[in-house]
Amino acid sequence: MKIDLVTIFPGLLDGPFKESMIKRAVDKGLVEINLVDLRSYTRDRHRQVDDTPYGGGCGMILKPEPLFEAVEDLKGKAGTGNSVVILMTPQGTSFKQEVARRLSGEKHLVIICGRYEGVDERVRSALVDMEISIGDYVLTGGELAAAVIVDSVVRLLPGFLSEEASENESFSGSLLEHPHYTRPPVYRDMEVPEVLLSGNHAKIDRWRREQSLKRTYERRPDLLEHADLTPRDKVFLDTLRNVEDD
Ligand code: JA5
Repeated sequence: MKIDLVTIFPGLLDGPFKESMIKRAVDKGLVEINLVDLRSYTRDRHRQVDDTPYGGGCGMILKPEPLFEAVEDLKGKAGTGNSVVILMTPQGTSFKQEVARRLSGEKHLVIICGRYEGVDERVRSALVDMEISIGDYVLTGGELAAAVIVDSVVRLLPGFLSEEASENESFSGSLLEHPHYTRPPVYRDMEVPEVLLSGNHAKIDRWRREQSLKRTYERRPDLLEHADLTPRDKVFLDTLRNVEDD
């Protein structure tokens, strides 16, 4: 996969992909990540990327020409013939794991990071395939949101996760994680649950599953609607509901 990030502040995205797991994926050749300075696609003497809004009003708008030229050039260089052009914007469809999964199957992503008051509408209507928001809050621009997209997509690329981690993820699906513990067995009078020290792996798996179900029920009951639940899970959830009724 190739990911091009188009921004007027490439420095904002310089760090995130040079550490840890994403760096490993880049080094392994699973993904190529390019920071593209939008200003390098300007042709005027002042290298202007923005301009004032028609009709008046405050703030600046990203001009269409540099964005069209950048995206067209990047599509040509990738040469896949089916690039997906994404605009980071609070007006986009909300980013979910399902969207990450879909994007992880693409060959080439171009992610445009918005700035100022936004982008010229012709970029939206004629250049962009998909508008994505990572949540309902305001940012100064799309760069940090784009880093979130890249992180979640790259970890899904074939060869990134160990087989065990992939299996775990597909089984736990949309449930919240169970509690985790490591040494020491007692810290400031706080004990690790005995079952985890028992060595009984069937019992440990069941305990973890029930802890996941309990957490999800308490904190994110909405997630249970789409969870893949066994008959035994459903019985356990019913006992949780009955305890609450008492
Ligand atoms: C702000 C000028 O999904 C959260 C997002 C907030 C935000 C994004 S994406 N882009 C911008 C922006 O501000 O371009």
